[in-house]
Amino acid sequence: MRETVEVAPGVKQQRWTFGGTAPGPTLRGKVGDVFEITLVNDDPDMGHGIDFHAGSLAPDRPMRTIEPGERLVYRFRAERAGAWLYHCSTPPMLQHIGNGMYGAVVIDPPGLPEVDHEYLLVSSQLYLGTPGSEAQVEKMRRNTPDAWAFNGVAHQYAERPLKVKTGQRARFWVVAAGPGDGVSFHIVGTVFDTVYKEGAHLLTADGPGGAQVLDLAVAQGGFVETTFPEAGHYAFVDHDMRRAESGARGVVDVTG
Ligand SMILES: [Cu+2]
Repeated sequence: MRETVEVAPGVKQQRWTFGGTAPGPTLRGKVGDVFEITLVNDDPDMGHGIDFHAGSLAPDRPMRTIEPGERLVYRFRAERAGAWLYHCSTPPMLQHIGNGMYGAVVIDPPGLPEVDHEYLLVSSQLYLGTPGSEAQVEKMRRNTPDAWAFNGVAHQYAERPLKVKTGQRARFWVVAAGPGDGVSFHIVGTVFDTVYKEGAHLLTADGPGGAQVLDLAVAQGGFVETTFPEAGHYAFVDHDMRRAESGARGVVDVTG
């Protein structure tokens, strides 16, 4: 559906969405779960579809474009753990994803421990202008976004920080929606003791190693964990500073 939403403080933009928001609703489950999603196309002007990376199946029917007023039921079984992208499957996908038609599916690795705080940050680029217009799509082709964002709104977590207490463990799931850029996720002042990327633990807290960044190419996902040693304001950023300074940033407000 089409929604006009805030994409940066004081900036409104029409977006193409799953369920009224970009990113769309997050789905979460365990290995072996079967998901059944009903997609209803209430866009009066355009066909759309959906593609869930979290399951494998022949794309032909479930990923087909449905016309305005139509619906389809998409069923997949999550055979493997990971942080997965879903997105509109209708070409040209560059402009459907670039206008907001993406979201995340989180399938927990077996035995995933509880933590004090868990967040999901979907990174994306933002393109202002009339959705699908030649001027807007040309910016997408050139990969010259107007802004970068976590969860669809540039700078939002700088204005509304995440709140954590010292010593608490926080897990940050990150999925890179693109459409053109991945993400180099970093939290200033912290070291990640756990890194899980594309279905594999690269680092676990019981070993001596640490990590500074979770690097994700477009459509990859994973999580990192850390604790915050003392009270303060810990900025999180896409460490590509062009992107951080244009919206892909936030703050973790840590209190004692
Ligand atoms: Cu679409």
